[in-house]
Amino acid sequence: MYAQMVDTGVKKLRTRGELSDAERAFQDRVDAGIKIEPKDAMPEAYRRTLIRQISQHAHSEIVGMLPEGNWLTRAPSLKRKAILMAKVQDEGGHGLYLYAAAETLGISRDEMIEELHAGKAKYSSIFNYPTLTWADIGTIGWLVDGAAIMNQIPLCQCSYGPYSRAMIRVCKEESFHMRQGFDLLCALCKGTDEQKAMAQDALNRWWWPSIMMFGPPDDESTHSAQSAAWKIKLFSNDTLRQRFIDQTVPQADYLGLKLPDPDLKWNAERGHYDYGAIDWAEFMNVVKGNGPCNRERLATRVKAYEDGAWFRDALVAHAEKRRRKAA
Ligand code: BYC
Repeated sequence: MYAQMVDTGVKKLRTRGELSDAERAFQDRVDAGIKIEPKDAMPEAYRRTLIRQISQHAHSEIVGMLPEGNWLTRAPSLKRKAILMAKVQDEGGHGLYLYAAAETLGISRDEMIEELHAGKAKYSSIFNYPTLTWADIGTIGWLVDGAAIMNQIPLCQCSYGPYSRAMIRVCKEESFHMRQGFDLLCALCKGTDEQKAMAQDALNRWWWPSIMMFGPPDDESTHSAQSAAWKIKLFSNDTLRQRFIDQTVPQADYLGLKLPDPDLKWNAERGHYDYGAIDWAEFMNVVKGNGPCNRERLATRVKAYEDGAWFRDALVAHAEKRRRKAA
């Protein structure tokens, strides 16, 4: 229902008998836990699925620099500023590893960026919300990076070698990101009533968008079945969402903050927290480009790219000069 633009050619999961010999041999390698490497034979739909997911992931890292970058000049101390600067730079690095991983599948970084700027490629819904106060920076680290880790640790084991290896370093850095966010919120929650209220307000605004990050419910997820068969996805959207909620409730308790969901309660029978209905209409609206900051985010990225044209031209001219000299 939400799928758009990138046709990965997968309409339904085929049975083993419906696969060609080459597809069956490929599936056997995946099932045996053998990593797929760039020069290996792979079904075209596997390649396109990975390009779609890895490029969306890369774009998310790059667009994800914007909401936090908004607070770099207003961090309340030198220490907090240095931490935030390191985090935002890490996100840029993650974007670059991921573009490089996607390039091993035969698409160029320029093509991926063109698709983003044309509004054809997606990036995570979460980055279309504004960062209104300093508490938002802590909340993003705690919740958004926390959700990212929950989703990305399994990706370190996914079937495509370059993606799985890129994710190992990304996850180590995400772990620092989450801890710095929680530390920032600990400081606010131990501070004045006004600071604690600021933390609660940020949590109220970021909670629901954070749990939407895991994607649509399993029964509405377009790609899950095939991606699970190919071990691109090792856990479903709802499984990871539930794990994230279970992990986060005690952390909110520790901070003395209240998660903005009146239906949130421990279900001893399930061994999980039950949670209230997610507003999927809001998610779809944001994914379609109508969130609070979609237009601003894209315009900022396009302008940054255009402003950097002189630098890219200079690099090409320099490389050409060196080539001529060497010849
Ligand atoms: N936002 O079939 P489904 C980070 C789309 S964290 C927008 O379940 P799939 C960071 C989906 O693309 C964020 N769109 O898809 C953290 C598909 O549409 P298309 C980035 C979404 O791929 C802190 C349609 O809905 N993380 O980077 O099997 C600071 C149907 O969904 C969203 C990653 O990208 C969403 N939230 O599963 C800075 C992790 N959710 O493509 C940065 C890697 C779903 O058919 N990605 N859609 O048009 C994944 O693990 C998977 O792609 C997802 C979705 C679990 C996100």
